[in-house]
Amino acid sequence: MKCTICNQKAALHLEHHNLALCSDHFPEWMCKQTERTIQKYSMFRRDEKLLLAVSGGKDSLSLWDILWKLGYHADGIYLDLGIDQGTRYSCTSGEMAQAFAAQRGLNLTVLDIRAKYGESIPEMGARTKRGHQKPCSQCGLVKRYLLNKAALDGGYDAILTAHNLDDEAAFLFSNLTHWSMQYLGRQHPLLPATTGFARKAKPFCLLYERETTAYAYLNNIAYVYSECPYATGSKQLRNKTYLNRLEDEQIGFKYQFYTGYLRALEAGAFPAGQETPEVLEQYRCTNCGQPTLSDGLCTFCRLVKKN
Ligand code: Q46
Ligand code: ZN
Ligand code: ZN
Repeated sequence: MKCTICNQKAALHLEHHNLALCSDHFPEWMCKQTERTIQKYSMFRRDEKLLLAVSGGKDSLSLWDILWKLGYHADGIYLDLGIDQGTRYSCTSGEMAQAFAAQRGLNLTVLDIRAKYGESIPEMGARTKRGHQKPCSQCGLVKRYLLNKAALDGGYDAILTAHNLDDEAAFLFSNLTHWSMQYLGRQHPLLPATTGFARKAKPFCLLYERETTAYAYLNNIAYVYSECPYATGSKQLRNKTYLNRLEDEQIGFKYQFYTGYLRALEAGAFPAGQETPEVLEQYRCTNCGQPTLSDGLCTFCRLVKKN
């Protein structure tokens, strides 16, 4: 197959766009698509200060590379979750993220959760779940809280995450199968800043995972290949498998599924959820001052204070 633009050997066939691109034109196309998504949803500007959540994986490092090439000012933050027993997962991910930043002269903050709060994510999970279940709900809570805190404390205009189309389609599938109206009202690529919460944006939300993987490969980006060991057998991975089958049978399925939802969301099909500014003005955490939905400590402070 030949590149649609230059007739050289194609590196990737993007069937849903009816496009084949070579190893020069595919990375260019990725930069253009990312810029288009940033503009389409008015995510952020070049004169703004951005904070990117960096995991050391292909998506976050590819996004950081593209933002850097496009002239956006994004610092990185790596949260060391302490998931290392038997796997060195966090250790390796952190090394990849630091090597990437050093090669390009980019700023990366490393936040070691065990050093700062006395326990790793698996230790928090074992304490709260009596050691029998995965620590993913604690992990999600800690990541959301600390990214938001880092953005607010550092005076950043927005937090960026590198969720891709496969991630978003799998979240959407889960939210729809459970009719989680609270999440269905908020799964937009851009969440504006609100009381105590920084703006959040997902510039890769319309790009397939195979595209972000190909970008990392063609740009010689060294990233951590392995998934977090707790991801094995997760609902998110199962949903991705189901959606891959649908995509195999119907090219562009995930794109249609997610963009169709976005059109419905923008047309007001799903209510905004309960975390409105009015609700969040009511209570502040008595420890950290973060807006919370009830009196007393916020969920993060309750978790790390070991109650
Ligand atoms: S939530 Fe669970 Fe992930 Fe945290 S513990 Fe690993 S699999 S990293 S996205
Ligand atoms: Zn070409
Ligand atoms: Zn708190």
